[in-house]
Amino acid sequence: MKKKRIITIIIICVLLLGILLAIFVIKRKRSAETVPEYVFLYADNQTEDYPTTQGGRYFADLVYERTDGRIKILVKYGGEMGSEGEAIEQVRYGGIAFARVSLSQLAEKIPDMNVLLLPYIYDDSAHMWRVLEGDIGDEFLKKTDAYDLVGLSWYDAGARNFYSSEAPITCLEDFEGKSIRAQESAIMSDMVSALGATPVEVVYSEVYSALELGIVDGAENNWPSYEAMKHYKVAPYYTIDEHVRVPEMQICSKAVWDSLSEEYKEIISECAKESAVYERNLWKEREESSKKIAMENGTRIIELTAEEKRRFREAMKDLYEKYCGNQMDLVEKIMKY
Ligand code: GTR
Repeated sequence: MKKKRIITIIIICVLLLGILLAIFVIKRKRSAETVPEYVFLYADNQTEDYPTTQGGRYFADLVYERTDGRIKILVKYGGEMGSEGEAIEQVRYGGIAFARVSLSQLAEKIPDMNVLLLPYIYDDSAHMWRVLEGDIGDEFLKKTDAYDLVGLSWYDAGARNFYSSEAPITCLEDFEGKSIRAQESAIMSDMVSALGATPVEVVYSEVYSALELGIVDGAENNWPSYEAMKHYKVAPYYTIDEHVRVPEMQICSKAVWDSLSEEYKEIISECAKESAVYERNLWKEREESSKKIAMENGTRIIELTAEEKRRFREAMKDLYEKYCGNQMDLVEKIMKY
């Protein structure tokens, strides 16, 4: 009887030991699995809830999932990693692995890109997307190679419009004597000059205070940026002229890219493209909601007459030759695309 009890106790002890050992092994395996092989930084200068930042997060989550946690991407937003120009430089040298940037900023480094942001080159959003999703768009993603970058995907940034603080812009003459904020970009500054105003290049994060302090009389951007950065509070006149569509790109550092396996490169490319579809859907909703928020807060919309739009276009036409004189065949092709 006593012997039987001892055997039972031994069996229970062995079983308990076995269970403890199994738990230990599983735990070790799990913690080994979740230690990423790579931790990368991703820069965006927009707010946390902005479509591009959300697109970046979606991209990071997809990559994490599909590499079983071996690649972790930390999305830094709100310009935490510096201005877009600075972010591009850091991506170039591999300090930051990824970024989402405005094409106007990339065009400062790779001037061929200017062709995709010429004023009025696209009839509408659908036209721009035909170009970006076709052979031309693919070719321009590859052009980033010239600056030691890898272009991954295109993000939407809608159409840009002018807005002003004291008086509305209703016609070309209203630009006279005004200082207008421009992105840190030669072509964007020249657009403002061509319309008759004085361009003042201001980094994105400082535009609100430049408007508030009267350093500039106006600026230009899409509805979501105008709303997300609260510019409507200091510049309530929003003129629908759609002078330019500046697409945005997700980029990767070439130094980082070259260090990755083929498997990882493929996953990253796929996830970037999927995140772009996600961003474009968010973009459509945000354009609407931003417009609504701005209007509820007192923004007055100014619609230009067809004749006035024609005059805006005419005023800016010399920029085609100045920035893309060597690419006029491509300009024609894009316009007919
Ligand atoms: C926004 C864009 C930002 C930044 C900004 C600007 O539309 O998403 O990345 O380029 O414009 O005007 O500086």
